[in-house]
Formats: sequence, C-alpha cells, structure tokens
Amino acid sequence: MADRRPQLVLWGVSTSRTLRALWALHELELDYEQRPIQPRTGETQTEEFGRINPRRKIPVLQDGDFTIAESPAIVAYLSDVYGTPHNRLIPADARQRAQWLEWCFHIAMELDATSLYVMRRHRDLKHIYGDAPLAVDSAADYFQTQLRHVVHALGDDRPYLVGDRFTSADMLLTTCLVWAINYGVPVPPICCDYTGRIAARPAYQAALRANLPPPPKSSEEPS
Ligand SMILES: N[C@@H](CCC(=O)N[C@@H](CS)C(=O)NCC(=O)O)C(=O)O
Repeated sequence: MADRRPQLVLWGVSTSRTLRALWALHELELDYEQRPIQPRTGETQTEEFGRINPRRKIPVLQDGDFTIAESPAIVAYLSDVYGTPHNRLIPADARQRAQWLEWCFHIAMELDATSLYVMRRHRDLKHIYGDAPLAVDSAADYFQTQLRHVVHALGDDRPYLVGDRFTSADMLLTTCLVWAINYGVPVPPICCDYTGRIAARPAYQAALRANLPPPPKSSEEPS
C-alpha cells in the first residue's frame, strides 16, 4: 500500500512567524499537516522537537527528509520548490529578486527583530526577559523611523513592495504591520490601507484560521 503520509509538515501555531509559513502554504495551495505546538508551553523543549530543530524555535517545516526553520526561509523554500509562474512568491527577474531580498532583510532585521520583538520580549514577556520600559519605548520609536522607508516605497499608489506583484516581502511586512497595530504603535494611513488590502487575501484569512491555537484539553474529557 502506498505511503499516504503528507510530505509537508509544519510545526508551530499562534505566532506572527508561524502565520507567515501557513500563509505561504495557503498562497501556494499546498496540502500539509500541522503539528500545532506553541512557544513557552514546553512543547519546543521535547526530545522529539529538539531532534527536528535544535534551535527549539517555531515555525519549522519538514518536507520529507528535508527540514527548514526561520519563517522567511520557509516561505522562500516553499515558493522555490512549489511555486508556479502564476503564484510564486519570489520575483524571477535578477534585479527584482535583489530588491526583494533587500526588503526581506530590512523587514526581518529592522522591523521584526530590532523593534517588535524587543517590545515583545521586554513588555509582554518581561517575566522571562526582564522589564525594560526604556528599551520598549525606544524600539517603538525605531519601528516608526524605519517604517519611513516603507512609506516612501508605497508612495505613488504602488500596491506591492517589489515590482508589480505580490511577493513574500509583502507577507513579512503585513505580519509586522498587524503586529505593530496590535501593539498600539502609530502606523501611517498609507500602511494601514496597504495592510487592509493585503490582509483581505483569501490565503491570509485561511492562514489566520490555521494559526489559531488548539482548544485547551479539558481535564474532564475522557482520555
Ligand atoms: N527568526 C525566527 C524566530 C522564531 C521564534 O523566535 N519563535 C519563537 C516564538 S515567536 C519560539 O519558537 N520560541 C520557542 C519557545 O519559546 O518555546 C523566525 O522568523 O522564524
């Protein structure tokens, strides 16, 4: 009998980074299986997960015997391997690809790691990483300063960051903008309009649903 196990397995739910991987799976209309583990639940600390990702971070994608972590890399891998000319998430043209990479690094480094994740670590997760209100305020200011480059790029009614089609740079940016808006960081109207438009994509809506954590197990449920 043929092996019916799905090829693609995504580990992780409930974070902005897991959402990116799920979003790509839905944009590319791929079948996948979920392992809905969550951060800070102990589920990233198991022996099984440590073998899959020694960094003990979600998301992680398994594609048969291949494993890849880091949300922008997962999205790029999926597009490279499974994208079609119609739905690929990476530009084909060399110069546009360079600009796409420039945006991906800018968003992952400046908007995510240096700004929003600092706010998360030192405000929401201060019980783990330490209370640092000055760092939180400074990270929020830095986010707004760095966002000026996005405002400039989206000027002249440009619908997407790179070229004339949707790419994974738009996925990274949208997840950061939604994150910032939820954190109460002021976001200019042009970015709010952009976020609303991109977030209306059916694949984003499907990914949001798939990114919901599983309901807590009731101790009264029969085992
Ligand atoms: N740069 C990574 C960040 C991944 C990351 O930090 N994941 C956190 C949750 S957002 C995690 O898995 N933490 C493990 C834990 O707290 O158990 C990416 O973009 O995928």
